Parts: sequence; structure tokens; C-alpha cells
Amino acid sequence: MPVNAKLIEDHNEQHIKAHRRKFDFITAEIANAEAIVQKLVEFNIAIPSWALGTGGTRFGRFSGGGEPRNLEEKIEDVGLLHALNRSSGAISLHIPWDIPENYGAIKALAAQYQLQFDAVNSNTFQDQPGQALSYKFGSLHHVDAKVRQQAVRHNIEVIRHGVELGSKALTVWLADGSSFPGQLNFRKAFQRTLESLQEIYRALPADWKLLIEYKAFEPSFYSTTIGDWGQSFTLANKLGPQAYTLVDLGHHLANANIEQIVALLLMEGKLGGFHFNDSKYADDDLTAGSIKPYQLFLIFNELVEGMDARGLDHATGLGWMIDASHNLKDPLEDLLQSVEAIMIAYAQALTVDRQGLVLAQEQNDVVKCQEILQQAFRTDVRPLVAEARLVAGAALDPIGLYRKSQLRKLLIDRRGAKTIATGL
Ligand code: PSV
Ligand code: MN
Repeated sequence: MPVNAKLIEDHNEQHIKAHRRKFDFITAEIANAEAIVQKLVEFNIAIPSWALGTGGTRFGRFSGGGEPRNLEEKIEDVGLLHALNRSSGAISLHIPWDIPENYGAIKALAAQYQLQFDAVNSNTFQDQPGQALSYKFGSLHHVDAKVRQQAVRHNIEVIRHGVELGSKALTVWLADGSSFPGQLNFRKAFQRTLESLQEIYRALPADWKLLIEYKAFEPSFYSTTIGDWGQSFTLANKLGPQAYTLVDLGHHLANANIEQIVALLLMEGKLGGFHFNDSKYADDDLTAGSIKPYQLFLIFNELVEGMDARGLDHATGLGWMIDASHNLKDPLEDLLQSVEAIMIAYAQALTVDRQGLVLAQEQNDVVKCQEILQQAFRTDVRPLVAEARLVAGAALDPIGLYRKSQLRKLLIDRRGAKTIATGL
């Protein structure tokens, strides 16, 4: 492991004076700094195995070098992130890209880096070599029962892998949809999807969740069979108490009020998890907080308020994950930036004057409501996030240390300049 306690210690020593100055300033500004730091220490965000390599667009892919060549190296990369920030303590696997050859060895490796296995993801949006039937026209909604059966069996197989590793959730994202009017009978497609999911749901261990992702469009351009939160919510309700909706920030039509969706799903007890990313146009999979940081804060504002209302533990009540892709940046630097942005938004939401906001809302004091939210959003909470890292044994400046230690060069030396990670 290239990042050890000594490296972190030396690095922190160089930054501690400046950090203390900024931290003392903010603790004097806000009331509950210590409690917020503790919550930040506990908060972890899972890293998807498919975000560790360079992503591409349909026009090209410009590989970065030193990409993980197998599951072991993907775990090593997440271990590296976690050592730097102590907030990336889980990896989410995608089957069949990440099928472990030896469960015991993979679990031991993850434990060595203090990593958990987050939700496992099925893949029925691509055909695999040797696969009997094609998913060209969909999987769980397919008109042919044999294709649906194949897709159901695959999902059950994914659960089996997850059970071996200690995962506690299956995330299903379907590309099923249509690109031309008339291509699909909407009602039949939805009904078939429900029946397929019911079969998968029956195979779910009692302590597992089924997380159902929705997405407005792409790869289908006319309709998507699970296209919005209402459709996912309907399925989750029909399936039962272990089924939940998963919100991926990139899966909405432009200008959708995601924070309102979050509030209502939480109220109904059906919000199960999150995929963080950012976008300007569609499912752009950009670094969290890079385009619309205020939206990210508003989402966390609803999350904190809604989770507190239901008595949910912030750290464990929902599944938190990044779902991004990196065409231009070093994936590991991008992921460090995403985690930081998520932590900042969470910390800001924790500083909101809740009582004041409730009062201002009850009095229809619109100006005051805005003042309260923007007071939190415009507070520089970065010293709180840095303090949480310090307390947890991570680096005060993770990207700075990553660069100074030339960790990408080290990975390229070990793995080669032309490696390609499996994934999206
Ligand atoms: C496709 O849009 C997607 O990004 C979904 O969000 C899934 O979570 C992910 O790919 C992996 O299948
Ligand atoms: Mn996603």
C-alpha cells in the first residue's frame, strides 16, 4: 500500500497550522461544529468499480494509464482513496465485469483496506460473449418470456455473488425501453417488468434491499420502461418492504426538482439509495458538485431534514454511492473531488438553522427562508470536512498528497501505461 500512516502524518504536519487557523475560525462561527465533525467522520460514500478507469463517449475513449486490470486492482484503487480521505470505505461491484474468482481472497483483500462491499449491480443492458439470447429489445420487459427468464436468472446469480461477499443490496438499472412510437405496449412492458422483478425479489435474502434505478432516456430515446421516480416508486410499492427507489442525480429531465423527489420518497419510506454525479445536459456523469453545487446542497438539506424526521441514521440509513465517469481527469482525482463535494454539501446541510427555517416557513417569510438556506450554503465548511479527515486518520489535502506522492505514476509503473479497466 503506497499510502501509509507515516506518509499521512508527515503530510498533515505540514498543513496543520493553516488548518487549525481556519478550523478555529469556523468553530467560533457555528454552534455545533464538534457534532458535525463526528457525523462527517461516520459518513462514507461507496465507489463503483466501473468509475476507476477512464470512461469514454460514443465518439472515443482516451485511456489514462495505470488503470486497474482486474478486481484486485480495483479494490486496491478504492483502498488508496479510502486511505487518503477515510470516507470511501466501500466498493460497489458490477457483474459480470467483477466476478470474484476466490471469494475468500477478495474479502481478505478488501478487509486489508478496511473496505465493505456495497450494493451489487446486475447488467442486462449488454450482451455478454456466449450469451444465449440477446437484450437488444430489452431484458426484464422483453416480449419473449425466455429472454426475461435469462435476465431474471442473471439477477439471482448477482445476488448469489453479493451474498458471498457480504453485500446487502442489489441495484437494478434497466436499459429497457423503446426508441420509436408504437414499438412497445407500455402497459405490457411495465407489467412484464413487475413480474420479472417479483421473481428476483423472491430470491432476495431477508436482510437485503432491492434498489430500483430509474432514468428518463438513453439508451432508449422515446420511452424508458422505468423512466421516472413514479414508475420506480410504483414498482417498489408493489414488490414489498425490501424494495426501494434509487435516485441517480443524472437520470432526470432538465430542471427536474430532485430535492422535492427526495423529500417525498423519504416521506413515503421508499428512498433506498443515491448515485451522485453532476450534469449540464443529460446523464453527463460529471464530478459531483462541479456544475450545480447549490442543487447538491438543497438535496442534502432535504435528506438531513427527511432522515431526521424518520429517525434514520445519516451514515447507514441509505446507500450512498458515486456514479460518475471521467473522460478528461484522472479517475482517482475526480473521485476524491466528488467525495469532497458530497461531504461539503452534507456539512452545509448540517449547519442549516432548522428551527429558524420552520418558523420562517410557517410565517410565509420567503426572504428569511432564503437567507437561512443561503447562509448555510455560503459558509465555507471545508475546515470541518478537513477536521473530520484529520480525526479519522486521513490526509488534510488528499489531492495534494496524491499528486505530491506521484501515485498515478506509481500505478503506471506497476500496471503499465496502456491498461484498460472493465466497465462503462
Ligand atoms: C447508466 O446510466 C448507469 O450510469 C446507471 O446509472 C447504473 O447505475 C450504471 O450505469 C451502471 O450500470
Ligand atoms: Mn446510476
